Amino acid sequence: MLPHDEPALGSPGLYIDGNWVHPAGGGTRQIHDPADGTVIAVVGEADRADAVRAVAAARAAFDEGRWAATTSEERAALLVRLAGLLAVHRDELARIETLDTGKTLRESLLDIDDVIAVFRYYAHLVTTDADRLVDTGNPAVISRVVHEPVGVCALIAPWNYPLLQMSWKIAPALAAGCTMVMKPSEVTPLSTLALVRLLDRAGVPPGVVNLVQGDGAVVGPALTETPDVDLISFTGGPATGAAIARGAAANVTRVTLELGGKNPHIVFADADYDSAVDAVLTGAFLHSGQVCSAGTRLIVHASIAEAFVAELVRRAALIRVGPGTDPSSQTGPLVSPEHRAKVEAYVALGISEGAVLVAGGGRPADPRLADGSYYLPTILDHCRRDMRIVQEETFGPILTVERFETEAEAVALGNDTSYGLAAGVRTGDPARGERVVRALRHGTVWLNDFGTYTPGAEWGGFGRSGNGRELGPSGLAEYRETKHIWHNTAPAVGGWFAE
Ligand code: TXE
Repeated sequence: MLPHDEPALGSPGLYIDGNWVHPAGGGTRQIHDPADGTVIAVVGEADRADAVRAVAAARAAFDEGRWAATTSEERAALLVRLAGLLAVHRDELARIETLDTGKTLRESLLDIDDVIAVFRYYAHLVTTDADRLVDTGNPAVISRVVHEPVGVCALIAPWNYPLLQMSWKIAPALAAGCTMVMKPSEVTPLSTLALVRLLDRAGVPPGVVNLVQGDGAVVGPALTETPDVDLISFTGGPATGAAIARGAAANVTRVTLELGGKNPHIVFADADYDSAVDAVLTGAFLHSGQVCSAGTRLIVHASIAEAFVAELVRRAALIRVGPGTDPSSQTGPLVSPEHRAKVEAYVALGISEGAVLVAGGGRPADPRLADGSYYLPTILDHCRRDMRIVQEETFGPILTVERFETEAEAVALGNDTSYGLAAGVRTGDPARGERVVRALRHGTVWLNDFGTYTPGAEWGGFGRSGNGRELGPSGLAEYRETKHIWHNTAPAVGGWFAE
């Protein structure tokens, strides 16, 4: 049974050493539906001592080899079993994700399908990934490079893609043979709690996977500032990421960070018009802009800008904002009233900086949406690169518009960001497309597409978008140590210190 269906609508919130346990301090947290503010669950809220216990369980499980000593085939089999269980519970999980985050059911179902795909991908990769033999020039020496699990991992995920982001971490961590403590966002823990139930059912040994639900500021340091954790993988805001990296430095703990982006979407005059309009809208307003790779910064050729923006304005007004559970909704609410307040402040800031509000800029008028954290798709035209609204991640449905004249100017604007997670380029000229995608300093660049990804290709950022990569072979490498084994099959006296 998944947490959502429990009669008490509750979960202890902690899974440690194979058992569901209540927080030592008895803390609880109410989880709200952002569509109407109602309480959908009450879950246990850990404190620091609980997090310390979870790390100790993961440490013991790793040191005793409960998972690290298994073969990659055994680990892959567990991932495949889990993928099967996720597929069986796909609809339930999607519903939980929608109630918790506000995103539409259609999006949640896509998320769950991607989660299933990522577990299957790493199950396959880990069994096909062989050791490497190195030719030393000495036939008596067998030189082998092998991979071993990095150890205990702290996996910290955000609220915009709760299950997806956690799966990008847990799938390669399990495949590699690591043990772990997961900390979902305290705002959206329900799908990760459900995932743990399925992992338990799939037969993960006690202590390999542990979960701590709690406030990041309270439980976070116990996970990130301890020598008992070997790797931290964090997806979230830049300030938190930087604080985690500082704390981890004392123990020289490995840190992988994905800290969001301020992603340019460059549209040349020769781009296919209809698909460009469509992609700019989707890139900016899907999940109400609460996407780290959202294309929130339109950079459009001056010759088409007036007509292009006018069409975006027309189309933005048609976007149906509503509860994620309503099949007619095209995008849902923001995750919380607090987050909406931040988005509202950004729109006011943009206008005060000289941007021209041409679409949205407020809450929907529909009284049925009054209790939810809704905000209309918003377009700010005539923006300049030096504005904060252009440089800072708003994580809301806000599209800024800048104009350019030359290719070089478009590239300069696209690279004028402290972030570097993702970018889009739209042009009908393949040579120009290749030049521009290579010139952009971003971890993912889409040419005549936007927002798509695949488990086999790396995901991560340049610049302040973070370091390290998720997905692809690099996503597995993050969770491994590399060991070189030099085996001399014909030992002989070297004679360096000969008498
Ligand atoms: O993130 P936090 P917030 C951006 C987005 C958003 C901003 C702030 O711009 O508006 O960040 O969001 C845990 N030690 N992104 O405040 O706090 C926390 O409990 C360890 C981009 O929600 O970074 C949660 O599990 N962990 C992003 C996770 O960090 C700590 C997605 C993320 O929360 C901690 C989300 C601590 N000291 C927001 N403090 C993306 N990259 O996609 C908090 N946490």
